[in-house]
Amino acid sequence: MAARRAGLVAGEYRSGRPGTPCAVSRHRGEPARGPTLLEDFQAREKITHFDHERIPERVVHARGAGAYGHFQPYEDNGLADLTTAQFLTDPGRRTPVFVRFSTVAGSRGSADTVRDVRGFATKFYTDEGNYDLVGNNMPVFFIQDGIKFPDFVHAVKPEPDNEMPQAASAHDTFWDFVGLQPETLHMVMWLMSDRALPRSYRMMQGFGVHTFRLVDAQGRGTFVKFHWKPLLGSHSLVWDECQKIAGKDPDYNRRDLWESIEAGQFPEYELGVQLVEESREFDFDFDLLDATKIIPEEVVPVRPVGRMVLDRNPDNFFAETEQVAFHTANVVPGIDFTNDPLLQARNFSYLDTQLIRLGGPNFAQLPVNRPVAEVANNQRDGYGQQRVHRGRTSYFKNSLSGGCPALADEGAFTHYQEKVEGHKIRKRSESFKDFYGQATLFWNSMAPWEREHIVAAFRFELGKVDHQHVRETVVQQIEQIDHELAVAVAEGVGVAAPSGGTPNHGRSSPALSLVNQGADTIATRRVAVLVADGVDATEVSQIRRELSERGAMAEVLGLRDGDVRSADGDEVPVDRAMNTMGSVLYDGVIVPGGAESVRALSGDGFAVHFVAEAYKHNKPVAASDEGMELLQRAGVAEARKPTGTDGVVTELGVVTAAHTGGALPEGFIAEFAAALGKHRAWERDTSSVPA
Ligand code: HDD
Repeated sequence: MAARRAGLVAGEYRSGRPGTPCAVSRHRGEPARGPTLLEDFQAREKITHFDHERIPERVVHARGAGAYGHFQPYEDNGLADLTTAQFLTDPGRRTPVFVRFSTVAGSRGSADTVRDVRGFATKFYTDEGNYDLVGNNMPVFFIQDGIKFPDFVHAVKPEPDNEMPQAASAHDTFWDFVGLQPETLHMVMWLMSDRALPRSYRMMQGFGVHTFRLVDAQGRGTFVKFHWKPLLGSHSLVWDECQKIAGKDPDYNRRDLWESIEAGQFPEYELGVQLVEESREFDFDFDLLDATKIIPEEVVPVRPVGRMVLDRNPDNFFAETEQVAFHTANVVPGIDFTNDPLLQARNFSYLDTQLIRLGGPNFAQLPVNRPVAEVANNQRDGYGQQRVHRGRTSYFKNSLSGGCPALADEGAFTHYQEKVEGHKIRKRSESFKDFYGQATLFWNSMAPWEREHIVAAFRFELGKVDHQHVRETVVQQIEQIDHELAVAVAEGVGVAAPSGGTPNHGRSSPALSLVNQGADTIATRRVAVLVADGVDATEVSQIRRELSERGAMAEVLGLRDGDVRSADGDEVPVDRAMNTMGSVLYDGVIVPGGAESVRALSGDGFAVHFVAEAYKHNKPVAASDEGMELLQRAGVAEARKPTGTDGVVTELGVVTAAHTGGALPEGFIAEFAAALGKHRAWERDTSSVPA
């Protein structure tokens, strides 16, 4: 018995399979206490390996989530004449991809729903080697020149004395940097907008940001900007919601990506390009090589090129998502760089950072980084070398191996041919000097609710800044973008209303507004159905069925886990207990009828708050019959009973139904789905609803 307690009996050590005894037999009857010896190599190796399990997190974009999939060009996408990159032009070719989405500023363990830019990095494993499109969910960047990148990152990261705040730009050093570097302002407008709060990685755009170059068989170039467009449309959360999700489910975006792929609801994105002939390089009122500028889509339309589907989750987070190494200089024939000074710096930085992060020069041999194309170079040895190179030659030129492998200038990579000249000064040209014009363009393109959110974001962020002079400097900078915006921000942060800015040029670009980036679908949307004992079971099954027919997902939430008993005495299964979730984790809420059920819910603070909060966040809210009482209790101003015994009323995303038994009236779910399809009822004024 004593030996058993001491863990010395065969079968006490269990293998990975639950319940399977390990085949190792142990000595019976020996003393229970033994020494810990250095010679116990198993213990040493185990502890040593554990001691070395961590690698440095990425210096930026430390937190991310990845997925595998494939990319396939559309028929006749028109690029065949412009580039030799066949993965972009051959409709018969399916190129495997790995995509990593990320936040920028936070550490690996930070929350997903912080206000931040999102990384959108794609590795195409093409037949001609890996092509990495290392982009973001915003089409511009904070700075024009790579030498400022360490300063920018130091400013936005937690402050160096006390390492606060985590994963937030709402602090003095970030806004001090912004105030003194007006080239940041266009990107700051994107950061203050709802684009910085994506509902899902599956519902945000991606951009290559820089102007790159396509190169044809004759070596002729065409400028190109890359765009990813999600087929589910682009949608965002609201800031109050984000802050709450950061506590309720810090893995919100990561979980959403994982679960949708596991459920077979594969995220899809369309790749598009904006093309500019080289001869038109100087036709714009900005510099094409300035990464703080967009080419408005109304000036150069986005041409669809192909489709990417993400259909497989990684098997192991560390091996794949953590060890994936992107590098802007991973290009394939047919795609090339430009003299964008930010891009040139990136082409140095990404390789450099992997050397420290992944511990040496052989990281490209890690499974997730390995090209499918054959690798032929003379690189040898180094830490973690995986390949056994054969033969006597590891140099070029050689006569002993028939000259192989041949390197650059022998066909593997040739620079795009152009004459480059300049003075040895670290300066950008006058063409990079308009810091405000496109920030104004962005502001002008926003819908009224988007503007309100931007003003609120500036007020929140600057409201966290301790130094009054920093607040004042930033407000002065905003004044150069738009006077009304600057006054609204100034009012909120205790700064005198500014004057003397450049007048607003009045131009706008509709594609910049989220209003114009939706999609006519409710696929994969999550709807909470609130129930308690006495609920109308027919309604619950109808809601489930009709939402699922439209591709959305109903989750039944009870006050406790387990089943509830319906008014007719049936058992209605509960998917989750309400206290483990929150309205912020759903896209909409429905309260079915059933007097007893609604009475119980109306008497429960959590259930009342659930509805009130969804309403506050402009989400579709619906109720049938008695369910309306819960809406009224939650302060849903638009909750009105339909006149007559049967019918449906919809007002500002609040859908209510009355019926005389049996099925829910026709139109109830259809109108709720229509409201869900608009994502939020932005026109609903919820400013007086408690948060
Ligand atoms: Fe960067 C990572 C996107 C400018 C230096 N960057 C990184 C990732 C993304 C971007 C998506 C994460 C890749 C992954 O998932 O592993 N970065 C951008 C975009 C930029 C940009 C769209 C501007 C257009 N970056 C930029 C500059 C520099 C860097 C100017 C340096 C001069 N970026 C890095 C880095 C990182 C990185 C330090 C950190 C981890 C890594 O590379 O692999 O090298």
